[in-house]
Amino acid sequence: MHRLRINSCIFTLLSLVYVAASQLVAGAAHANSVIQVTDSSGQPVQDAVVYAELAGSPQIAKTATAEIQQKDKKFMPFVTVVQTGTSISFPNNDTVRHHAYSFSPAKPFELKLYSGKPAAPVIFDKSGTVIVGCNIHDQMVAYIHIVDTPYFAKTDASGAARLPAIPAGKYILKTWHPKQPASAPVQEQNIQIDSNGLNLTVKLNYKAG
Ligand SMILES: [Cu+2]
Repeated sequence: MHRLRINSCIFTLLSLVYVAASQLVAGAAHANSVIQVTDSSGQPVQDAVVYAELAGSPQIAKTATAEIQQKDKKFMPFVTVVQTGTSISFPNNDTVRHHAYSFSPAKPFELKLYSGKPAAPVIFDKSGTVIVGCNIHDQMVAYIHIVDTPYFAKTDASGAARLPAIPAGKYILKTWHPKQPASAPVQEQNIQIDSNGLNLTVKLNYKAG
């Protein structure tokens, strides 16, 4: 009776070790993907948003949070990419008051004149692009691109976007930039992710510099 219990204990332990080890191996097998973005003239593009969507199955975040601060009469960062469902807070770190708002259909909102931290963050529950302005300072602008996938990144100064490890499969790779003409659709292409990740260059069909 006693020995049986010990044996089953050891068995449970061994299977736990096995599961942990196989997860480690599976994790290691997926490499990150690096997408290089250039504009139509071949120049590397900063602040482009790159994301891989699973066709036909939007993935929504339930607890993700992000922050866009106001500092030196600027929204920072200038471009933010979040997964649909993310709550964004807009702390004002200036001594002057700001009045952040958007008329964008994906999320019209208004945070009336405030300093410090506004009471509640704004939940971005629909994919699309939201342009944020300040009612007091016309030059203040920020872009939020909301995507139905957890696999997204923003390009750095060298035009490189480093996507997190993506499970193998077929995806639609989309690339968006604030300079994209509003009437133009987001550029997209079909991709296949395998265990080596993906290294790819995307050329935008407009000038972004
Ligand atoms: Cu302002």
